[in-house]
Amino acid sequence: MSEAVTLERRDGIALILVDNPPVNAIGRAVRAGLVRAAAEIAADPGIRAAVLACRGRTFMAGADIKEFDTGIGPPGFHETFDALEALDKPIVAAIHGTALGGGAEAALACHYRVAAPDAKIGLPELSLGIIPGAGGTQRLPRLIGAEAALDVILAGTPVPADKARKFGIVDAVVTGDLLEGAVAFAKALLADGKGPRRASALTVAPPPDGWFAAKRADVAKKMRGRQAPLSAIDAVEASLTLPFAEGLALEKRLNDAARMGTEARSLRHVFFAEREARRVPGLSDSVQPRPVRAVGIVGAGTMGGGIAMNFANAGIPVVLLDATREGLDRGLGIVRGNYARMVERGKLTAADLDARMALIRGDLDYAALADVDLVIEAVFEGMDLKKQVFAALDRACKPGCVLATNTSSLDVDEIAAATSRPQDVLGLHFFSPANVMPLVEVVRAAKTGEEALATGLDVVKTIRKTGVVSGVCFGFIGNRMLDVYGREAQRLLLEGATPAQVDAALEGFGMAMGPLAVYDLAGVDVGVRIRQERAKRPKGSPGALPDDPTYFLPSGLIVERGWMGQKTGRGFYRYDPATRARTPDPEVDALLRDTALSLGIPQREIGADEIVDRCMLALINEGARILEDGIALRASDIDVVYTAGYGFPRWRGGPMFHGDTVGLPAVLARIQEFRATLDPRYWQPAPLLERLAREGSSFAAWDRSRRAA
Ligand code: 3H9
Repeated sequence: MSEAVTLERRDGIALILVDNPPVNAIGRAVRAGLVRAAAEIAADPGIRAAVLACRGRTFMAGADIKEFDTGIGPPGFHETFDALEALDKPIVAAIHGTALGGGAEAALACHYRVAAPDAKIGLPELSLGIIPGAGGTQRLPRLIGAEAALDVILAGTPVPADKARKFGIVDAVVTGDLLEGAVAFAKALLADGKGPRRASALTVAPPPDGWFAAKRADVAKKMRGRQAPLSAIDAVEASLTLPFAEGLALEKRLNDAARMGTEARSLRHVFFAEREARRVPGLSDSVQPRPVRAVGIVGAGTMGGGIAMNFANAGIPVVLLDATREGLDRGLGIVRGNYARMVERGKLTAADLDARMALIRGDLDYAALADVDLVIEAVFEGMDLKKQVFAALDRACKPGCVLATNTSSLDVDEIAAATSRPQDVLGLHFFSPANVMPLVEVVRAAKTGEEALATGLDVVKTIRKTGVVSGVCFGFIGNRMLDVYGREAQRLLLEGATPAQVDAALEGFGMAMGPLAVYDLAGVDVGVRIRQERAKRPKGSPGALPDDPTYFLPSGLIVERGWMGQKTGRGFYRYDPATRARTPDPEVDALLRDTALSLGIPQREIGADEIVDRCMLALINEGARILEDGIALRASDIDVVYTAGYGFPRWRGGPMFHGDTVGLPAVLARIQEFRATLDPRYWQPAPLLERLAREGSSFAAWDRSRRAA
C-alpha cells in the first residue's frame, strides 16, 4: 500500500484511509493506492464491507491540479473509481471538510455516503475551466436527476451536508466521531442484508422537453465566452442517452480537451496566483503575524461601514469611530440596511443580523481604540485629514497595534510619517462595495515592518479576501493601471467610437462591465474630481496629469452637463429609472463627435479588435512598468488584482497572463504599431516587455526565474 493510502481492518470492515496533506488531493499515488486497496478488499474473504475516509482537515478536495499541466499518469480517475464501485461488498464514503471535484466523485463511486454535519460536497470544476472528469457528469444525474445535477455543476458552490442529504447525495449525516459512525453505518447495512448499490446502474430521470436547450441559451448569456459550461451540459445530457461506459468515455474526451485549452490554463493560473500572492519573498517563516482580536475603523461612511461588516462576518468585534453622532448613526444604519437586504434574500437569518450588529460598536472618542489590535482608517481622501487621524491614532492606540489606511491615491509613506511608529503603518486598500469585493491591496510603505505586513496579509485571509502586496506609487497596482485603460477608452470616444461600441467590445472580450458603464455606476464626477486634484500636482510628479487637453476629456464634458451617471439617470448612457437598463444616448454621441471635430480629431469607424487591443495593451504595458518599478512582486499578482478587483475575466487569467497567451512578441509589435499611428507618448513599450519579447520569454517565465533566484 502506498503511504498516501493505507488499509486497516476493524471487525470485518476495511478502512481505506487517504492521507495526502494538506487537502488530500488525488494525485497519482492516491489513485494507485485506491486501486490497490480495492483489489485487496475484493480478494480478502474476511472483509465484508469497506469505509473510504481521509485523515487531516478534509476529505479529498479534488484532483491534484498540479498534474493538469504535466498530464495525468495511470491509473486514471475512471479506472480508479470504477474499481471502488465494482466491489461486490458495500463501500461507504465518510465525508468531512470539503469533498470537492474528484473527491466528490470518489464519494459518488462509493455505494453509500455519510457526512459530518459541517461537511460540504461540490463539483467546482468549471471554476478551473474543466468539467467533472471522474464520473461526476454520469453518476450525479443518475443519483439526483439531470436537472439538479447540472445545477450543482453549473453553480459550482459546495452543497452543505444537510442539503446534500435532502438531495439524496448523502445517505446520513453523522454527529460525533465520523469514522465510528461510518463503520456503524456499514455494519447496519450488513445486518440489514444490504449489498452494493451502484450509481452507474441507475437510470436518469429526464428533464422536460427543451430544458437543455434553455440551459444552453442561459449559459451562453450568463457565462459569455466560456466553453467548459457548454461541455458540461453536453456531458450531463449524454447521461440520458448513452450507456454508462460510453457516457464516461465522452466525459473523458470533453474533459481532456478542456484541460489543455486556454480557458482552463488561465483559470489554473489564477488559482495558483491567488495562493502565491500570500507569499512575500524575503519574509522569513519566523515572522509571525500579530493576533487580531479586535479592530477599530475610523470613518463610518459607506467604505468604513463595508469594511466593518467584513470583520463582524468573521466574528471579530469592531469599534466604528466617526467625528459626529450623525455620521455614526448614518454609517451604522447603512450597515444594518446591508444586512437587512441579506436577510430579505435569505442569505442571513434575523438572528445572524443581530449577532453581527452586536459586534459593531459605534464611538466618537479615539480613547475607544485603546485596546484594538488593528485600526483601518477610511476617512475622506485628503492628506491633511489623514495625517491628523494618524497622529490621533498614534496617541490613542496601544504599542504593537497595526495602523492601516484605506487610501486609494495618497502617499502612505507621508501618512506613516505622521506617527512615531511607521513600522506599524501600512495600507489596506479595499474596493467598493467593501463588504462584497474580494480584493484588498496590502500596501507596503518604505518603513512598514515585517510583522505589520504579515499581520495585514493574515487578517485579509481571515476575512476571506484576496490580498496582494503593492509598493507605494500613485494608484498602487490597480488604479495606476486603470488610468491607462480608461485613457484609451476615453480617447477612442474622440476618434469616432461610441460609448456603446467601446463597452460592447470590452464586454465581448469578457470584462464584467465596459469602462464607460463603470464610470456611470461609480459616478462620472468622482473621477473628474480626482483629476482636478491631480491637476494641482507639479508637472512630472507622481500622479500629475500629462500635458494633453484631450486626456479624459469625455468625462469632463459629460459632468459639465450635470450627467453624473446612474445616480442622475444619465451619464455616458441614459438609464431607465425603474429598471436601470442602459440605452445609448444620441446626445452624448453627438457631443463627443462635435467636440472631436472642433479639436481637429479625425473621425473613423473603429473595430472591436482595435478597441480591445488598445485597452488591453495599455494595461499590459503599464503592468510591465509596475514590475520594473518593483511595485508588484510578480506578474501573477497583477493578474490577481485585475481578476479579483476589476472585473477582468478569470478565464483569460488576468492581463499579464493574457499577454503571455497572445505572445509577447505580438504584444510588442502591436504596441509599436500604435506608437507609429497614435499618440506616441502613450505607446512607448516598457523596457521589460521589450526584453522579454526579444528573448521569446513570458511574464510567467519572469515570475519563475525570480522565484528561483
Ligand atoms: C478535479 O477534481 C477534476 C476531477 O473532476 C478529475 C479530472 C480528471 N490540487 O486553498 P488553500 C493546495 S479539479 C493541488 O490555501 P484552504 C493549495 O495550492 C479540482 N493543490 O486552503 C495550497 O498550497 P500552498 C477540484 C491544491 O483551507 C494548499 O493546498 N477541486 C488543491 O483555504 C492549501 O490550499 C477544487 O477545485 C488541489 N486540488 O482551502 C478545490 N487544492 O499552501 C480546490 C488545494 O502551497 N481547492 N491545493 O499554497 C480549494 O478550493 C481549497 O484549497 C480548499 C481549502 C477549499 C480545499
